[in-house]
Amino acid sequence: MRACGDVEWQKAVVPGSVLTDLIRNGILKDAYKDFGMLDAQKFTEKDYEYVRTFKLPDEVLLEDRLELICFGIDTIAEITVNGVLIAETDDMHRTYRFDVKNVCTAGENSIRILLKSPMIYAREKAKTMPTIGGKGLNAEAGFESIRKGHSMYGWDSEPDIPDSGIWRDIEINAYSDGRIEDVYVAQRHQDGKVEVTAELNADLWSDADVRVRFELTAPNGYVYQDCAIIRCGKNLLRVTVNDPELWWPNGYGDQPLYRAAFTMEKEGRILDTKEFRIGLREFHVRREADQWGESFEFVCNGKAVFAKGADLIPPEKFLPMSRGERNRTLIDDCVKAHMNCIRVWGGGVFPDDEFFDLCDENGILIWEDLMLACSPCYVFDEHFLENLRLETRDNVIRLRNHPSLAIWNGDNELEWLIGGDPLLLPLALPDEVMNGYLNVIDNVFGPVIKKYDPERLFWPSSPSSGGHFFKTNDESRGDVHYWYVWHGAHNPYTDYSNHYFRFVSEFGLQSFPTYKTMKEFISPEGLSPTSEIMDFHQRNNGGYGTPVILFYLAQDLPIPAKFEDFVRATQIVQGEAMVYCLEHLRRNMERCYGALYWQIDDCWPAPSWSSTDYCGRWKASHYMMKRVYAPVLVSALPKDGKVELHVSNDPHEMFCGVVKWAIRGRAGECVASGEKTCEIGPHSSALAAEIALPEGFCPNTQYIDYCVVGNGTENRGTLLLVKPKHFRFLDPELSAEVTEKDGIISVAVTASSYARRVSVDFENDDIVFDDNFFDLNAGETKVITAQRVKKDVSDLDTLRKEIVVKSIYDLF
Ligand code: BMA
Repeated sequence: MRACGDVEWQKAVVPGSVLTDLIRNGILKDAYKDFGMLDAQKFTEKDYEYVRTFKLPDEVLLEDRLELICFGIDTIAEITVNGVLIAETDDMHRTYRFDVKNVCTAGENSIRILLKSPMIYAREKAKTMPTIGGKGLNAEAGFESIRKGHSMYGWDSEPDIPDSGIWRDIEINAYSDGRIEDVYVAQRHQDGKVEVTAELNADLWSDADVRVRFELTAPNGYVYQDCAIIRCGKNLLRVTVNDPELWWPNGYGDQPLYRAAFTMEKEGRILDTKEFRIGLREFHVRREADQWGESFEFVCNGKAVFAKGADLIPPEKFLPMSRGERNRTLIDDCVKAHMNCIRVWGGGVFPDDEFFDLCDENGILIWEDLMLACSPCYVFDEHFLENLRLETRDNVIRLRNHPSLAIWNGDNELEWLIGGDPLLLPLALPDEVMNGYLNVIDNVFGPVIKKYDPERLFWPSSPSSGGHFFKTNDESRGDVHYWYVWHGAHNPYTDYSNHYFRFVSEFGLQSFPTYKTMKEFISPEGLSPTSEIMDFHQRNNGGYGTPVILFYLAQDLPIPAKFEDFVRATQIVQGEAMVYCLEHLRRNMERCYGALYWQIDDCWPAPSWSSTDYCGRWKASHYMMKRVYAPVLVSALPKDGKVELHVSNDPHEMFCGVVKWAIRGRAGECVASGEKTCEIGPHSSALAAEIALPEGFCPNTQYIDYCVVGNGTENRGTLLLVKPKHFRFLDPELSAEVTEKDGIISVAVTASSYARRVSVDFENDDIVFDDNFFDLNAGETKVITAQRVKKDVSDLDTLRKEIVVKSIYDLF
């Protein structure tokens, strides 16, 4: 590859991207370091060409058809084979197939792909179509005019570095007599059996009989089979699984996967094959009128699911870098925090197959947006609509057989924004914008999904109450984005408990990334909350994000002078806010059915709403999510001078256990205590105990320590009845002992007095523990165990030297 006009060629990796090639070749350096984004942007202002030769054996040319298949070209490209222009493309989300039979020869051939600068393209478009963004998006004007992940052009948590490339596989395939175009698998669950029907779409041009063999291999190795002579177009193949192993979302059961294999043959010669995995499960979204409005509840195999999870942005700015380890860690982070659902946000890209495979294996349901977000400025002309239609078709066909795929959603926030919520856009839009938008939903997205994935819910937008601007973002029905905490009115986070969302698909609060992550990417002079470099990394309206972080921080905690402590404090407040909302929603699970916080990941090192930072380090909030998303949660709710303990039981089994509490002084004295057995019905939440506060209770020095134990689990917390900034903590003299047994590292932490949000970290090493940012009573020792350790972790002696144990006390 090379920039057009350059003399020298450089090595390239395909699939990949221009910027990842430039990074690998040492030409683009430090794109995320300090102001490095500005240098990186310059590389996006050029055109690039990718060339290679390839050999085709004689027999390939004898086949009936020869096709070049591009699974992802990003974005404005010209494809030339042997000097002949084959195609021009302009949609990175599409799969393209081109007939190359007449341009290829036996022996050596050449291909050249010219990629035009996405930056120049958008800037040109923006001259005639200025962007009107909502909420200070900080995206390059013109991003809506190109079918490319919007946030590649920057967003309120992403840098503006629009990469380009041959980002997915590219191949040449030869076919004779026929090929399998695609397969759709439908399931009928009845009387304990599952009838699996494969609808195979064949392209056939042979006179002789062509058959297809369908084999469905169960996890135990048993093979179910069907075979048929097929015709051009749709063909049905069917097997009945008598003793099905059902697929469940994480926390509700296992994820057995069946392998579906299709072999197309003519007279014993294999013409084409296809293979993928499915999960046997019934899934739908229950929407029924009820006393509060209308339900919006995921139901899997007849059982209600409380959706616990987060929204996902593309986990890497340069997309190919998210493959492999990054994706695996991300899904593992979800599982470790007891999540069962991820919303793939419409400002990014449709994820790779690998991502969906991981979700299938781990029981992570996917709410999949189609790729439109946050702008009223699209020009929905015929060509644009055709791209939308075809990219949707391609991705629906690619992803529809994954058991993890829960629902399709039209877009991010268009219905809300175009419908006229002043939070997003304080101006009235002309009728044609509304009509253009409705046309996309009703006549493009809706019909495509109905045709290619008829049984999955197509939800028009997020947030929505069902579409056509009917009560958009209304908490009585559908899904809600709740941004009056953080954006808009900047309500205190306690405002969350005034709302009973049926399903909240976005809410969030920012924090800083982990200090170690910032040290890797920000020069020492930038390591302060509002340095010029830090404000540059704060993409939420070029700096308004950090004043808002401070605004929320000041409400809860002291503002630490030391930057490292400040960072930790912002993470703790973020976690407290998310926990506050999620405890409330889980307590009200008869009415609220899902909560996805914004956002789980970062694509570069920057302050943002994420719970894990760009380097994959867990912020405080991710550990706190793990506690609040646990299958059985105990939460304490101050009410009418008392404190209620509620137990929220997610599994579909009765929970029998004990809630225990103690009212303690900070130095350890127990003022009062109690315990009560509780039985909480399957998948429900109930008041388990009420604690009366003793006379003379002093909220500045006393607190409530509570837990629930039972069914093999324990969940616990402590409750302050004043803001932590006003609690008079004593020095807990935290001490820690690092040990190793059978290769597993543990840390025992002891406090001499009450310590809140105790964190264990190492100066250089990274270990994900099974718990962190926990609370300790006076005299208590807690042992935490490593859950993820890098191969090159230091030896015990070094770990002992570099351990850092802190709590809220250290923020003062
Ligand atoms: C949401 C998203 C994003 C945005 C986030 C934070 O509504 O849909 O567009 O990044 O808010 O502002």
